[in-house]
Amino acid sequence: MSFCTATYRIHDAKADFRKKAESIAVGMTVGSWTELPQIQQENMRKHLGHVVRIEEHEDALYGRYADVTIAYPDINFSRDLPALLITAFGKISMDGQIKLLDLDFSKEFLSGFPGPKFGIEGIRQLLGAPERPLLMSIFKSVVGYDLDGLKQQFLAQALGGVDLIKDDEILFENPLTPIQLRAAECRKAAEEAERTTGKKLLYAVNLTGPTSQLRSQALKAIDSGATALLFSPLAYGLDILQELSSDPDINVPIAAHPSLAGAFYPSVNYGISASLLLGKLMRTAGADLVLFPSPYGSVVMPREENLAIRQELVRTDLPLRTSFPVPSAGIHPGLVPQLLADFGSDVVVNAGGGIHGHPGGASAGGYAFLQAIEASLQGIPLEEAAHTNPELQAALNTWGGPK
Ligand code: 1AE
Repeated sequence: MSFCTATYRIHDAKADFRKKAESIAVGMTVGSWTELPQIQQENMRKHLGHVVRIEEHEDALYGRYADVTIAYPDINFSRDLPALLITAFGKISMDGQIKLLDLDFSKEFLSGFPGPKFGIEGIRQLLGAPERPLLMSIFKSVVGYDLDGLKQQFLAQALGGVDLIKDDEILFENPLTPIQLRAAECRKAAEEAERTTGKKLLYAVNLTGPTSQLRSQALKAIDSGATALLFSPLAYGLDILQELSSDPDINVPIAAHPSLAGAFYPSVNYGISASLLLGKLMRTAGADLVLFPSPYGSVVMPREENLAIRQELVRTDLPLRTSFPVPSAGIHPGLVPQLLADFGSDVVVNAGGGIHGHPGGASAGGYAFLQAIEASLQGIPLEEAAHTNPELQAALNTWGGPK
């Protein structure tokens, strides 16, 4: 028999954790066991969940808790993430202090998921950048702009030599810059910039609107020149990401935005761990790039959680392409050495304010990042590199140097 397992952290000052674990294993599978007549027990046995492990802990900071692993028979659920999530953490997510730490998919279950269509390797091929860290710029101040305003902003970012530009996630379908026109105008601007910089550029257009229209919006955007898509899977549902990413006609990389993630992962006692939510689940649902708050910027996440997300995105023991980690929020050039030390080269350095807020403008913001990346790769301290790189010097003066 084949099982998916779920590991939970359950906080409770007095509970009998074994009893609790067994009630979950039975309650979320066959409902009731001891009351079933013998004959029915035999029929139901293949559907019964079971407790794999219970590790009890008591510590001064977190009190009394147990890490509990339960196996759920694959036969109980269809091959989609909602079915597994509802089984493993539907009703019980509301039953006391319980956090879903991890899910381990059976080989059989995972075989239903193609995963990222491009992944790290595919994106590197599209950009002709086989090894180095990538640089992404985020459109800022997009609401209320017309197409020309947006195009000017796009061009300024693109000329700074970035590899990717993404829409801000709060740029929805709107009459001033509808997705098709935006994709077409920015495509022209990208080609103009590519002629100057000699670098390929991907533009991730924000895919929004009613769920029933997402596919047609995506196809329209791609037809008009979008070379990537930005999508917020936690607002729409991971299964929608899975549908989009496995659609053969949606043949561009998808970047997953972490909007709403703060409602799930930060609590020690409740929710879903960051590494599962923003790592394993995003990758399984097919995100080629995954954004999440870094440990160092304006919205922070503990470093060990960040590295655990990274690990889920890049681990090579799964039959899925890897996804690019994109630690984000408040990133500026002074943070680049730390970012590369923690994430290595398979990372997208991503900045909005850290590019647009450069005193020399957005293009200078892009140069400053490229200079910081180059210096970090060569092991040159940024302060030293700044002597010969005025854009980097201006960035360090503005935001400060390495922490
Ligand atoms: C964690 C998501 C970060 C994001 O979407 C965003 O727009 C960041 O902007 P900056 O770099 O903080 O200005």
